[in-house]
Amino acid sequence: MAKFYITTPIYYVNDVPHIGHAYTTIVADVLARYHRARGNEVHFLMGTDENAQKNVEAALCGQATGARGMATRKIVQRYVDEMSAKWQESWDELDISNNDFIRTTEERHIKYVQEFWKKVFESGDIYKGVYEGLYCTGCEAYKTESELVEGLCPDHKRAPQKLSEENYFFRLSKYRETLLKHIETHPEFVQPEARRNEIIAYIKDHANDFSISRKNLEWGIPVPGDPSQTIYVWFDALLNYVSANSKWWPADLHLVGKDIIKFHCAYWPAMLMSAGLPLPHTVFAHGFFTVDGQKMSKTIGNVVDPVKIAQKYGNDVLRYYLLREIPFGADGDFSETRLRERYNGELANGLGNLVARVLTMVERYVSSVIPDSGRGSMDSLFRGNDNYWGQYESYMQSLILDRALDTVWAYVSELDTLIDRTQPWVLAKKDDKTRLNEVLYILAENLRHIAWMLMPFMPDTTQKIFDQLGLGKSELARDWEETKKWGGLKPGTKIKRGESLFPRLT
Ligand code: ME8
Repeated sequence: MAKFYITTPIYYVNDVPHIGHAYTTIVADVLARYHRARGNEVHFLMGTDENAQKNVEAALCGQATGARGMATRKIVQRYVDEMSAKWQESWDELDISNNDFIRTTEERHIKYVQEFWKKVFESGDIYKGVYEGLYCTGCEAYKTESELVEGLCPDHKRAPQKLSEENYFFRLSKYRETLLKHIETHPEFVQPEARRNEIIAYIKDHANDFSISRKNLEWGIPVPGDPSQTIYVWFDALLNYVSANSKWWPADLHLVGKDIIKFHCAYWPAMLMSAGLPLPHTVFAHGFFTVDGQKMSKTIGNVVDPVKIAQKYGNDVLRYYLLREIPFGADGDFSETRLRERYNGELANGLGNLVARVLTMVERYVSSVIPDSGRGSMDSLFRGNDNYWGQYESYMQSLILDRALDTVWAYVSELDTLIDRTQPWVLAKKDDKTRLNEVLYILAENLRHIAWMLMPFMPDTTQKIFDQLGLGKSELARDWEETKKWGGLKPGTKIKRGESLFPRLT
């Protein structure tokens, strides 16, 4: 059994999840479900990044106590506890199938970060120096003058703090050549390709040693042997992927947004090399999306709550829309109007209508019992579905997820055409039982295959299709390669036509 260890970023808890966080998380969930279905031993890790200064700012906002020391820590701890619970509730609402959830304030993490620090220190890659720079708490990173726009961080629209303090540094520059070599010899390491070029340019021109501690902070993990210094949040957060449970390391896939590629494709592998640990197999950085064409922002007031969308339309609809609308890897746009258009056009009129059409005919013409396929089902009527499976598997494995869904919809549309061509209602009138049985069997068995292909994307819909086909829960327990074979739907099975899968929205 092959292992598949997949992670999402651990998100900051200074606010609740928005549609961007849900996107990464849902994509990871699709892949986790796909690999589980294929019989792989999947470990899907998520978590919350709690030691960042931006969480402290959020926790203390409105607390005019000027609290310091213990008092600050208590307030922040209470805040991160509450917020982490909220994040976990949101993922539960969205039915995310993660196997573990790590919080960076947990003992397992803190202990591991300190051990890791010692290892890197012993490798000679940590040294003390004075850092002078402009720190943006929004990014939790130092900024160069050239990155600022009119003195402000372009992403957070505020002036970074001028810092000059004695810090510990990590010798990133020492790993420049090795990193470039690794990326060159492992094209799968940074994906998609456009991001690989971006990271190569970054490593060549900018991968300088970076400060990995901050002085006199009230919150965060103390540097071993020097409690006046706190470990820099990225030198702490990245380690969650191992600290959660080192038995799973190395990860097969880190799924991240393009904003944090430098941390995952330069800092992280160098840190791992220094500690003598293997590197993750692939870091995939997807694009960012806007909302109705605008950058998502609290000031504009267009921040989309994924839980509200899911409650309004259903989890599967949100998943379908996000995965189909945005070419995986590229930037995209979220629009509720587009979601409704896709719902009516592709779910209600497309898939939902096909399922209803086929099952109504089975009910009406063959008394709700799956007919015997007579001559063995495959002839000039239908050239088989191997091509759909072939395309689907290849897109899924190369992470071209929107195209995998396109394949399923091409399949749906071929079946619609098949109905129009064969006109089962005419066959029923002519009493051409052989032909009628054959057509209906082909249609119903193909619905089973379509439901399987949709399973990672729309698990509730898959279950509903199986139920309506009379297959029930046992179908889901079948071996993936077996499910792909023709003939899984046995003649004699009694169907249970249920409610419409996707009632039209008006
Ligand atoms: O960076 N479109 O956490 P974070 C698509 N704690 N994805 C988006 C998005 C958008 N508009 N906005 C956010 C951190 N995301 C660190 C990570 S990991 C060791 C530490 C998603 O809460 C995307 O996955 O700022 C992005 O990388 C992530 O949220 C940033 O989440």
